Amino acid sequence: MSALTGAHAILQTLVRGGVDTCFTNPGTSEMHLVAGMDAVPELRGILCLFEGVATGAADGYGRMTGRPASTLLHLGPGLANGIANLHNARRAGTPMVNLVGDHATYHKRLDAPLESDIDALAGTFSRWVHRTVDAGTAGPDTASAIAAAGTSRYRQGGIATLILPADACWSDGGVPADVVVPAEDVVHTEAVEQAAKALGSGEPCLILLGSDTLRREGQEAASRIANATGARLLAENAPARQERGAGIPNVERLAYFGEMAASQLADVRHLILAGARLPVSFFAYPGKPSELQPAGSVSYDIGGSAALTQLADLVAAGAPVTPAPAARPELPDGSLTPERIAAVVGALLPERAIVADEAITSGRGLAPATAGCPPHDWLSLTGGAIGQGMPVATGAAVACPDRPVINLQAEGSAMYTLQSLWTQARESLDVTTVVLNNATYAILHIELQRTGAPAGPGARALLDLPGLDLAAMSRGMGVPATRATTAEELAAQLKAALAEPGPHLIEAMVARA
Ligand SMILES: Cc1ncc(C[n+]2csc(CCOP(=O)(O)OP(=O)(O)O)c2C)c(N)n1
Repeated sequence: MSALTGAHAILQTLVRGGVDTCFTNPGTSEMHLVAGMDAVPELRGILCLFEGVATGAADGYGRMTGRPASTLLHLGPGLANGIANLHNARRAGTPMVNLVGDHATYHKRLDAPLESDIDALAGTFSRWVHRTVDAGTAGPDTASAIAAAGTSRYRQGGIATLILPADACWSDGGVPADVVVPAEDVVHTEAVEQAAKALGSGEPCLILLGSDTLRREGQEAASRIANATGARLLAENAPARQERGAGIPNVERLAYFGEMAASQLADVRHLILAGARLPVSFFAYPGKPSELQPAGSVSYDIGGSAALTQLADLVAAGAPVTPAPAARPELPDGSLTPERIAAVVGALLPERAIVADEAITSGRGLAPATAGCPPHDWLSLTGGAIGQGMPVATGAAVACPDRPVINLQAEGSAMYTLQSLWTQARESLDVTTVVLNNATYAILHIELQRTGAPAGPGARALLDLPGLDLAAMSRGMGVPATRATTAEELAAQLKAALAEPGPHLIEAMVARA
């Protein structure tokens, strides 16, 4: 029998399979994996002080590298704490290897305090779930998990969850395994041909871009098609990663509110889905439609970026790309309205920035203000489960240490996973967080009205968050912080934060409208 433990086989297999980062909040059942990390220095263990930070960071890492990070979580309760951001990662198509420790096999039947149904929890967001039985299978199971995380629709990934009993980790007999991850391009050839015909029909066509088509190459193919055929372009509402900025075609996003999205799609006869799902409203409202595809229109699901390139070759050979021109807003003066915050960000966004956007309502001016900035990547809230921006920024900064990360962060959503700041400080990550503090759940005030629920002052007060001091909390976790109440202060503080390596937080106090 091999003298390696199952834990060593798992860790060595991760490294062989290109998984070099593990975001973790471990417990007793994972101690052999934690102890084994010293012998496998190629795997970087990063402590997160809440599992939602670990899973969101693995999401940010996977979005930026295209490779899975691993998480290491503590039984059912640890996994449960991480699920909201695992949900967001699933919606983003992020590759991830989720390792969950469990009680030793012989201990499970005793119903010890931490016993729970891990398999059932994992099934809700994983594309692959497996329970290792012993040390000998731990390495090969890890290889299967990496392969399962790496392949999917449109070259996107998914979440593979491997449940690891403690005795499978501590026993001898471990065997590291090699990993083969096949890359798949999805092209629905018949739909590509039908879409080509529709684009030549002279009727109104719209291409909805999602997943890997929102990288530069896909948007350029779409721009060629638009120029050759007159088709309109839109991006899905919350892309996992969109490349934007001067020199890249500017593809606007589908609106969040159903009525606005419906009016963006109103006259469309042919709806071509390139890596995007059929558009539906975020929520149902009494008496309003849920489906946003115009009645009487036809949809074509062609596949991802490879399919879009084929379509461009069919209908737009030789057609030019329209890149966004370089442009930045002027630095504004005065109180901090969302538009002025957007203008400051647009005026100062550094080259090759990665923006983690969870600005919610205060972010309404950001897209136009940054469209002509130097090229950058925009990461959005893919699954609507808030508390994702700070962890995603953390993971993106681990993935891309040579790029500045800017986290535009509403305060209500910040409060879910604020502990991300501690990890940013400990790992010296170059993240500049701009908290947009409007002291309220503004979106829920809007939704309260839109749903038509009769609400009094008590209900409205339930949606307000007075008195938060995020700058003080940030300092308490080792991240230097300032507060800005005017556009001039915000610009000066943002310039200073961007000029100095390491994490910073600026609390922008949003002016009441
Ligand atoms: C995990 C999760 N819990 C609750 C919600 C409901 N929710 C949606 S937005 C929101 C408040 C957002 O407030 P904030 O981040 O301050 O942004 P603002 O609306 O003020 O711009 C809440 C609680 C959610 N989407 N996800």
